[in-house]
Amino acid sequence: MSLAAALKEKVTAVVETKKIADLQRDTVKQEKFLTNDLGVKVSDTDNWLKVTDGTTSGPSLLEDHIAREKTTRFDHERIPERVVHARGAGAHGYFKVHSDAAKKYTFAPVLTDPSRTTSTFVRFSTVQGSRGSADTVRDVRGFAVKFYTDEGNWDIVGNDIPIFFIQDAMKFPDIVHAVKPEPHNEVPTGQSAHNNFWDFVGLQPESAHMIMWVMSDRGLPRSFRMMQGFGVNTYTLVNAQGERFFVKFHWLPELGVHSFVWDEALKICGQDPDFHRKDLEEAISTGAHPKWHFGIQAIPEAREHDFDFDILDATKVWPEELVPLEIIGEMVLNRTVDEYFPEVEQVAFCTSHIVPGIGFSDDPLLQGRNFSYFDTQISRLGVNWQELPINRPVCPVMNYQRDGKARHKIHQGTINYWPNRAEQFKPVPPSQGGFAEFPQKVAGMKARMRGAKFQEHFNQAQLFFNSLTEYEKQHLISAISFELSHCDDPVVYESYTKVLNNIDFDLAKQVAINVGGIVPEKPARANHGKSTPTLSQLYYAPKEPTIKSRRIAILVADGFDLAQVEGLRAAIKAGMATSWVIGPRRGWVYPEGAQVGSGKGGVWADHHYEGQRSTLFDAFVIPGGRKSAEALAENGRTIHWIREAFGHCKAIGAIGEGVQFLCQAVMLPGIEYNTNLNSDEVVSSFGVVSTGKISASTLGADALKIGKGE
Ligand code: HDD
Repeated sequence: MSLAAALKEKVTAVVETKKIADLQRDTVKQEKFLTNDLGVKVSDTDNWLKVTDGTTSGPSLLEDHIAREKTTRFDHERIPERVVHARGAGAHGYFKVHSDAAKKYTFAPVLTDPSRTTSTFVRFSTVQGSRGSADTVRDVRGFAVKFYTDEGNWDIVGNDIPIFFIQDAMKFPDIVHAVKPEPHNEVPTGQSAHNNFWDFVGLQPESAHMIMWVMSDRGLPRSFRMMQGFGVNTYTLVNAQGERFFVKFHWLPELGVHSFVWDEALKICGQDPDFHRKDLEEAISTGAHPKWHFGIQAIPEAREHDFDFDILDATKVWPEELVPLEIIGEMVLNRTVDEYFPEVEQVAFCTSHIVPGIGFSDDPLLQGRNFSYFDTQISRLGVNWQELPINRPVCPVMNYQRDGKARHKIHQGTINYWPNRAEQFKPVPPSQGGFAEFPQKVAGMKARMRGAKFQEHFNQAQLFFNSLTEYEKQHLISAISFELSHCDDPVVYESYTKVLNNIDFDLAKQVAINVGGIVPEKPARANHGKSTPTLSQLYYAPKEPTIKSRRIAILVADGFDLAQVEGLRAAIKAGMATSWVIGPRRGWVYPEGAQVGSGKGGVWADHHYEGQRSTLFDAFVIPGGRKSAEALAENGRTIHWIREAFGHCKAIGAIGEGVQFLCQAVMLPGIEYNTNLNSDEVVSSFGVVSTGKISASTLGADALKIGKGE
């Protein structure tokens, strides 16, 4: 089914969750006629009321209330974009826990009741770029989840990276000003490759660990569906016995963690700036529903100080050897949005949204966030933003908060205060579900300070770098070199080399050589040599190779082998991937034996060779058919498709005469080909290759899977 057809079908799709049912209240049932905003039927929406002598048009009249309404509404369509994370995409889904295993940590039913299905809405985003910027830039990705629980809304406002740039919320305006476009010329868009950002992080070494992550392949996710998600901050859980635990929340993608290589990401920014947004829509609409496992790391209160880092410092991970990750549930996204603005643009997340059984910690970044999000929503959406359809809870809301701009609710009765003689909406004791703070003992002096362990910034940056595979390290060195090459102030790129020399001597040396910095003579600090497997993204390759949801292009010209193409498409569909026929024109392409232009009877090519680029697909197959293979070999653009895909280490398959074209295109005579594969085997081998996709530069010849003409 085409994407357009799948989206149409969704209009009548089954309502699955409480939140979707709730949204139906505001979903417009389409009528056949046009009205103004107040329901008066409109006879002409094209011509402003004018003075006319019947043949010429005179001045337009202010009295035209229909034209004025249309124009005024248009003039006010925009709201302030998010100050960060302006560019995003969203989808609906549901969350379930597998058992009541988390009861030892919390009494929150959303985390402990396996009979429940909780509606969720997720918004993914980039951080730096404005609303119209490209999806595939190097950046952190936002991963914000709203749970519409029966006890109220709970938000995990996280990222695809487990740590953050700064330790204290008071530094947030500075880091954001530094990374955003520079004030004098509003450059650059969607990039951190500029003087101000690297100046700031050079002077703020607490960001060193985060820089390692963003400059690694994690900064270039292949898809929102192939990223981990992290709550980042330290939260707390409280169980029925009143015991408290510090926790970190994790999302692990079912499809594994995969990234672009830099060259692909750069090109897609221009070729298809909406790549991630479309990828999410395509996967959900074609039934490959994105899924994440949900896990928690928990530390009992009594062990808070047992670690050589502060567990409330958001620039540190909790290594899984020290604090194991327990998988307790899963989330599936199964519905695209109906309309972007009221859902994705108006959704408002707040770290302060928690439900009984879940609590905050003294993490100084979280404490500040708990103030900032509510505040920013007032500026974006007005004080009654909680009432917007996408934000309102699925359980009753009853209180004495009133009025304000754009209030929707109408309360009956004479009372809007508490206490009142009628005892309307009474506070609920904790034993009956009322929220109560954990009775934490606090003592101390007021001071602007950070804890002693917050002063150490390089141990975990080193741990991360040491844990990468060789090719991941090379990608990271190239990424920092790219960024610092875009900084033209020597003070900036020279000082950052000094920071890197605290992490790894070779890393610092190589970057300094690449960007014209001062090459260090000795390490600023010894490398502790420790590593841990869970930090490399290779660790998250799917256990079973899969091609699910991958985009596979079949390159043909007239004269292709029809049976092979049909076999390939069936095999691709069976693997829940999508196949795309790329031909000499969009329209019918004719197989061996058929007359070109004879009408139906071949296959419908989805795109012309110039209509797409290899970067937009995960794998490629060239079927047999002598004439088709010869025509492909004579076309510069099709040769480029294959060479570029090969350069990006993508899976490439060929059958029959297609093999000849492939060998010719990549011009690598030394490669040993497996010529005994049929259509099914070629396609299933893609799964193996795609799991290694992140190993890009080392895949080499393995990416070529070539089959015989069956
Ligand atoms: Fe933030 C948006 C994630 C620190 C202040 N942040 C925002 C979004 C995500 C994050 C995913 C987009 C939500 C959406 O899709 O609407 N932010 C993080 C993470 C952080 C973090 C993982 C570190 C642990 N943020 C942070 C701090 C502050 C903010 C320290 C302020 C003190 N963040 C905001 C904000 C935004 C925001 C200005 C902009 C738009 C919005 O909130 O709704 O309030």
